[in-house]
Amino acid sequence: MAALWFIRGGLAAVLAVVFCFMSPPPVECLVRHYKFNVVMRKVTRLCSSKPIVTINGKFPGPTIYAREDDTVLVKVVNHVPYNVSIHWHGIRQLRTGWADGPAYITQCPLQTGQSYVYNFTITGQRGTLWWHAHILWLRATLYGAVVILPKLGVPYPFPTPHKELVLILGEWWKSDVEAVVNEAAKSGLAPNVSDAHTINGHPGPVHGCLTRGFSMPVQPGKTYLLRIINAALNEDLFFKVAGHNLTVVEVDAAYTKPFITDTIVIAPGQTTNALLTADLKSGKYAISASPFMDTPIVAVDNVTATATLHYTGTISTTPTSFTGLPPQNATLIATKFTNSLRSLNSKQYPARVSLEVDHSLLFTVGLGVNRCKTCSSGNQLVADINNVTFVMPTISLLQAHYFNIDGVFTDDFPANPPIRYDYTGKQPSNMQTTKGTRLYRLAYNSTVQLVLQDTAMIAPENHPVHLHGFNFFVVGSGLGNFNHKKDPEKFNLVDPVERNTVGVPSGGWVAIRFRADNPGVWFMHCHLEVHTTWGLKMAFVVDNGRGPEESLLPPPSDLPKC
Ligand SMILES: *[C@@H]1O[C@H](CO)[C@@H](O)[C@H](O)[C@H]1NC(C)=O
Ligand SMILES: *[C@@H]1O[C@H](CO)[C@@H](O)[C@H](O)[C@H]1NC(C)=O
Ligand SMILES: *[C@@H]1O[C@H](CO)[C@@H](O)[C@H](O)[C@H]1NC(C)=O
Ligand SMILES: *[C@@H]1O[C@H](CO)[C@@H](O)[C@H](O)[C@H]1NC(C)=O
Ligand SMILES: *[C@@H]1O[C@H](CO)[C@@H](O)[C@H](O)[C@H]1NC(C)=O
Ligand SMILES: *[C@@H]1O[C@H](CO)[C@@H](O)[C@H](O)[C@H]1NC(C)=O
Ligand SMILES: *[C@@H]1O[C@H](CO)[C@@H](O)[C@H](O)[C@H]1NC(C)=O
Ligand SMILES: *[C@@H]1O[C@H](CO)[C@@H](O)[C@H](O)[C@H]1NC(C)=O
Ligand SMILES: [Cu+2]
Repeated sequence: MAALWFIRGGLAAVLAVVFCFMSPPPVECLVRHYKFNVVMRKVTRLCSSKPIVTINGKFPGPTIYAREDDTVLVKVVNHVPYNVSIHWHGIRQLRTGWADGPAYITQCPLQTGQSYVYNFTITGQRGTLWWHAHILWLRATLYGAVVILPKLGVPYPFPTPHKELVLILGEWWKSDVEAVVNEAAKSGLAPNVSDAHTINGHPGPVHGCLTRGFSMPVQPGKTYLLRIINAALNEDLFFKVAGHNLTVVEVDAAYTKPFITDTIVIAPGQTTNALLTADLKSGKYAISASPFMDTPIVAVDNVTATATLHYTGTISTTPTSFTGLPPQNATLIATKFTNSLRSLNSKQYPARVSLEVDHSLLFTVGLGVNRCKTCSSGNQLVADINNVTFVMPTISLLQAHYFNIDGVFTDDFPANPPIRYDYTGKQPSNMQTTKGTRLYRLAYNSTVQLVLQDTAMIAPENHPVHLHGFNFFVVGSGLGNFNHKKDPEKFNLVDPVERNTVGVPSGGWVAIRFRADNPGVWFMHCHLEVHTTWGLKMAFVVDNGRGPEESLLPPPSDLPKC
């Protein structure tokens, strides 16, 4: 009998291990194993084919499923002729900076033939996040969703949906994306915009190529949870479903106060969970993703991606109902949406905004122009934070920090703009920036208030700024220049939205607060890939606190070397 129990127990353990490799694995797995083979695959979109970098041949890539408190182990093996690294966007990575992923910030990239196990535990987060390549522009095709379910037995703070669905928005270039970037680097000018937007990898029918887009079947009367992700490289997007409203319940894996809207605005890097009730009887309704860009001189891809909401029983020849799309410069619609976001701030999910501030920082974000001998135009468009155009190191900053390697970075990043001027008004005639690998140092558990101030150098523009390693609270925003006397009086310190990526409004500012409770080196950058490439990036170095629980773990033995 005992032997039988032992065998049964043993069998259960074996099965559990086997099933934990399934995708998605059953709920009993506290450690989720995934295998990511980075491989090339030929794909046809917009009636034209090209080889792309994928995970396991899938585009978009596989969804990672986990529960809050689970440990996730992803073994990545690089079989492509590019250096690769993967970032788990929005995962806090408490003490596990080695698994964050940005190349040359927290790790050296995986070279062809190399492998690395990303090992992290999901703490205090539930909702939708995503993963993407964090080197070159490979994230154009190397991305997928991360679905974090609440702990077992803990319900959502909203009615349980009938079904859940990931809708991941992207951009598609007919050309090889690395060729697009290299061409721009040679000229010093802006890279070509994409040829179409995508929803779950498909543009849907567009002028000149009438292929079918993604289709989402729904049953009348049922409610669905849409996990919407903006994986586009360079464009903020409007998201709409014809004939239906959406109830926003979560952004960036933090619950919000529910609110109803017919249009969602989502910047690259951001995620939004929204409930959709299929409250019509039948029919087909367009789901659309179209660009939001309120700087007239910046070119965007204006090809809308469409998918279809398809009521069961509706015959496929039924014409699709469309909805009016906001014009690309619809700032008011975008602002109304972002101003409606609030933390849920319930007893179970309180908004822990820190009321005291140890570091009060003002960072300008914007563009500039430097002379460039190798560029065919003689100049190079650049971007900067506080006039510093970030220079990437050749070994990772986290290694340099952990092993005290000198000469890789300095920790003198300016807390304020080096020259005070009317940031959103008349610009200095000198549009040059300085170059440097400069970090800002924070003591463990210190509190930061950071005002991100757009500049009008070349042109004011909306910059979705992403901070690795932390969530922050968006305590205020406004147009024009931040006024450090008047504006803080209007800050929301009660229920500000909590997120990891925030749009700095074009010609305006946004104020965020966070607590430096995660030791390591944490990248902060514009999530418009073109601006990151131009240098709109920096990093915070957060020192260890007292004892092992407040210290960065040692690097894993398989950490790739440079
Ligand atoms: C993952 O990291 C934890 C420490 O956080 C360590 O105990 C564990 O052995 C690691 N697992 C693997 C497979 O490397
Ligand atoms: C960029 O666009 C220009 C103009 O349409 C085109 O001539 C060029 O080939 C494009 N570059 C790439 C790399 O696709
Ligand atoms: C969406 O909500 C608004 C405001 O609550 C309402 O006026 C509108 O009729 C709703 N639209 C649909 C399609 O339900
Ligand atoms: C989209 O942009 C192209 C190129 O700039 C332009 O020719 C076209 O008219 C635009 N289409 C729409 C619908 O705005
Ligand atoms: C948006 O763009 C259109 C067309 O270029 C222009 O007519 C309109 O004035 C712009 N609206 C705003 C609010 O800038
Ligand atoms: C930025 O730095 C460059 C190079 O030192 C300098 O010439 C320029 O005046 C600075 N601009 C601003 C706005 O700080
Ligand atoms: C961090 O600081 C807060 C506020 O001063 C304090 O309540 C908390 O205990 C500190 N946490 C740690 C881990 O030191
Ligand atoms: C790949 O990464 C290694 C290590 O950083 C570097 O030496 C090499 O030049 C990179 N290869 C390419 C093609 O960029
Ligand atoms: Cu930007």
